[in-house]
Amino acid sequence: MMKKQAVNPYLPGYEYIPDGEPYVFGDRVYVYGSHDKFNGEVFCMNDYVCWSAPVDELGNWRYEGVIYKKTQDPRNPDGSMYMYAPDIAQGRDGRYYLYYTLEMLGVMSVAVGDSPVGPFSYYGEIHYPDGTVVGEEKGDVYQFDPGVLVDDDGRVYLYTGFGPDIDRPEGTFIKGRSYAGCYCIELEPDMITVKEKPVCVIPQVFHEKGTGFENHAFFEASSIRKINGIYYLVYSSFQSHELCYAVSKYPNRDFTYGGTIVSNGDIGLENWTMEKPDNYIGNNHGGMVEINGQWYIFYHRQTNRHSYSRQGCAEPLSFDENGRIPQVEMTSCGLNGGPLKGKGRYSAAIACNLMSKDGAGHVALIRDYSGHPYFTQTGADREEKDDQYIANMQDGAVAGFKYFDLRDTGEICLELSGNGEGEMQISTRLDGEPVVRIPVDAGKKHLSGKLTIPAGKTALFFRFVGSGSVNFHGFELIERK
Ligand code: FUB
Repeated sequence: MMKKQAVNPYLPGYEYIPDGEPYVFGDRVYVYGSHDKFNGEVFCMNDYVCWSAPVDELGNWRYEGVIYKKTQDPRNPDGSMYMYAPDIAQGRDGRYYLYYTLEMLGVMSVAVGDSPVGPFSYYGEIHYPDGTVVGEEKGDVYQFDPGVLVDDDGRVYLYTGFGPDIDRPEGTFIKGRSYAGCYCIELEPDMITVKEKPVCVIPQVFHEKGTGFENHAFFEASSIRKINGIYYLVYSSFQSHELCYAVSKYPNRDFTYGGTIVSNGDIGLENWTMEKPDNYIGNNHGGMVEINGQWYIFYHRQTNRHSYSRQGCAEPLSFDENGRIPQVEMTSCGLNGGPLKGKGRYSAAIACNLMSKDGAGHVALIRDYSGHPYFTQTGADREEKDDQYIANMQDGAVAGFKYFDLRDTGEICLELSGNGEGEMQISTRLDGEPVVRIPVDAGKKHLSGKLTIPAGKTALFFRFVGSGSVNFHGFELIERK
């Protein structure tokens, strides 16, 4: 049987799972994230679901169903609060512990199950030995975005915290809580009782001076892995679009800044900046995983013109001889182990770059979206049509895909709709000369042109030039005869 290719986003186009934490249990990789709604009004409106894939076929994801409902938390019987980013860890007892907060409540809940996909049932809240819930008392660390590690020696560490940025001065969320950065709390083997008091391990923006974390101070999204005896703490910096990492030989002290692993606008690579990213940026959250000897970073992108329909993507990463991780670029083929085949139908929704003639921007800061392209779908949330596409490509808008193996490709056929008239210029570099120009007439659905690029790994950029706007649904690469 031919293996399915892996693309980004790695789940079907109708699925919106941000904050993805990947883990290998047995011979499958499982992803635990929060669950946005298509066209959601706020973050995380849906219940937690889980998806998994065989470790040797990362394009073949299986839906594991709903694993935990927001109404299962006794503080939330009416489901009026949504569950934010979770993390999972297998305890010494072999059971699986799922950590989460209800929105910005500031206390950490735990659910437990007997398998990686549950069913999970409510277990309790992180508390001190006397039973007091952490986060309810003055001075407590504000509980948010868990990252959990059961160390080789069985000790359990919870990484948690929130570092409000410059617009929201320290302490304004719930007054009297601690927001100094990312904290490490050692837990008892019961996975829920505090053993050692919280210690701040990565500073937030007000405490960054002289620490080495300048410009990349902690904001949210703690995610911990131990790699070759070193603790790698991944987090989202106050810039929010990027996942950075810090390293230490110890779980609870001496973390130093490592670098940026991935940005959902490729900021830090080439000439991309916050003002001029190569995709529509917004918050970011994810984690690292080793699958069959290759490490990956999971992260998320924004769709549909806001931050409430985010989707999981993943890229391979590498470590240099000093254990440092160079920043990876966003691609359309992250988990595929190489470029996508130069034949077959591809959804336009796997574009890793998207921008208008005037560039892209931060989804929350763009006041007028009328001139911008965006990822969207028809139908309502979770109708499972998988017809996600790029809407509203106006004159000069570009969608970029990295990478294909085009050695044997002879033709490309576009699937478009809309009232755009002009041409689609296809090039292998963002500002490169077109290798083919395909005339576009309003209303036409399928348009093709010759595409002969004798290259093994090639990016494809589609620029619409003309009047009106086109919706870009997909394209087919056809083998040379
Ligand atoms: O998904 C809800 C919140 O957005 C997460 O808890 C944060 O990390 C950010 O991704």
